[in-house]
Amino acid sequence: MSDAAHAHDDHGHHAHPTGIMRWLTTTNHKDIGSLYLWFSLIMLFTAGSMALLIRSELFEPGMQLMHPDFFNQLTTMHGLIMIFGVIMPAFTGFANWQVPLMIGAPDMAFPRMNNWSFWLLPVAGIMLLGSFWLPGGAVAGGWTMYPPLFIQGGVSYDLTILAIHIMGLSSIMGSINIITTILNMRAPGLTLMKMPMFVWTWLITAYLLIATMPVLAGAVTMLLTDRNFGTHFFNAAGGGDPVMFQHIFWFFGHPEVYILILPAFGIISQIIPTFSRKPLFGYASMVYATASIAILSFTVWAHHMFAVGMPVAAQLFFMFSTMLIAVPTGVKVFNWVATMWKGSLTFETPMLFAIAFVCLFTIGGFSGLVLAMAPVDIQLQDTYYVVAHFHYVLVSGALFSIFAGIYYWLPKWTGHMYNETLGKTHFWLSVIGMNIVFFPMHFLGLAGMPRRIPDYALQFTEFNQIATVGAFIFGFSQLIFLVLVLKTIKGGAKASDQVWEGAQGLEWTVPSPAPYHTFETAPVVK
Ligand code: CU1
Repeated sequence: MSDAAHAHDDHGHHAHPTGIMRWLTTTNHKDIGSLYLWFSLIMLFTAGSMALLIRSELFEPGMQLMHPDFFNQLTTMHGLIMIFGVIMPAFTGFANWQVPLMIGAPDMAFPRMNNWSFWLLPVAGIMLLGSFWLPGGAVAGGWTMYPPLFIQGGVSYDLTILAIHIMGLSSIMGSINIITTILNMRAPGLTLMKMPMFVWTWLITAYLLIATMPVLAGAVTMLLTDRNFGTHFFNAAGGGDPVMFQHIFWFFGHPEVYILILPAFGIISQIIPTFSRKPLFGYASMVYATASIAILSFTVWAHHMFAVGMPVAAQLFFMFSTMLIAVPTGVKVFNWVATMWKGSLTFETPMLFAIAFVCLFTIGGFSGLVLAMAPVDIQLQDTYYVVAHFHYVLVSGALFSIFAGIYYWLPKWTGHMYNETLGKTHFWLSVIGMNIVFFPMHFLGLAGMPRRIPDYALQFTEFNQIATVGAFIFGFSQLIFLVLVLKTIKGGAKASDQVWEGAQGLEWTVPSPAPYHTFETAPVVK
């Protein structure tokens, strides 16, 4: 600890509380970042266990392990928790740790609100998970909560609506904090167009969150009043329209999928230049591509609804607007490849996950283009092809970027180097396991296997068995990751301040581990 910190402690009133009180009352961005990341990891194992139960039931046709309604509860909760409990909190954890370090700010703009943003999350998580033990069990109608099914469910449906309100509140407060920090607290000389890409992607993501969370809140509030107070927003018998729910939900839901991937683009854009020992190719086009994706994401929502019966003009509009997003996304993939081109590449674990991200996320992007075609989508609606598509973008996309980011920054956060052999073992088992689970799902979907069902026709057996074997490889290899993280926090070789030979930027100029108060060492940009 520096002399300045000792001086504060001598006065008494700046001494930090210890034990559980430290974590409950902390206003420090690094502590809160760690809380978000630990919450995310616990939820990853929770929702991952649900996935393994789902894959176990699907190992053979017929019903083996569970009641069909419990199967539906598992698919719903797996989706809700992976989105709101794993991916979003992990990215927010990265933002808390990295944004102040990367822009040379002492902390987040509103440290107390930051504490509240985090501590709302476990409350919502307990409400969601606790509903398994309520009469009728957890929500079973799919994470998209479509009426009329959602209007008929038991008390856990009301609880889920409340949990979503709380998570939305947490996201909005977090976004206000991130935007204010980035716009007001950058080190002198760090103009917007000099900011690291990770900071840019989170600035844009935070605006997406503020724009869309109230839309989701409105949709679920209308469900709540339809369920309890006699309104008929989505009830056709009372003059309402169940399809209107889908419009409102996906006006939130499609920007939401970019909330789940733009920070991933940011992480990958930090890692590839470091291990290529070259600056990011096309920085400005990266910024504009990110902003274009965010704006276009508000114009494509009905590509989730081609099967509801839309006018051809609407089908064409949403088909072409969806395909248009492939342009800025292609710019990004091109820039990552061009950054690596003629670089002096090394392949440490963060780079391996980043390269796997570029290859496998692109597979998910292309299956997205296939699904964007209205006539094709009407065939593939609600089949396993859709399941394959979004798991390529969310597992080998969002989740792999989170792994890449953890390996990249953990030495800076803990002051210790992780074990590279364990890291590479985790990488290869994950990348092989992930493809064994999800690639066969393309074939299942093209052959007509519907999603969200606990039983299936005999001809789908082989690909389902392959997928289940892959799921257990992927699932159990995450235990290696857990061991690696715990070992790195406890000890290991000391990490240098720069950590990676090719690393550039403010974050690498503070000591490893990063000091409790960044303002003691925050550098000035000339
Ligand atoms: Cu979408």
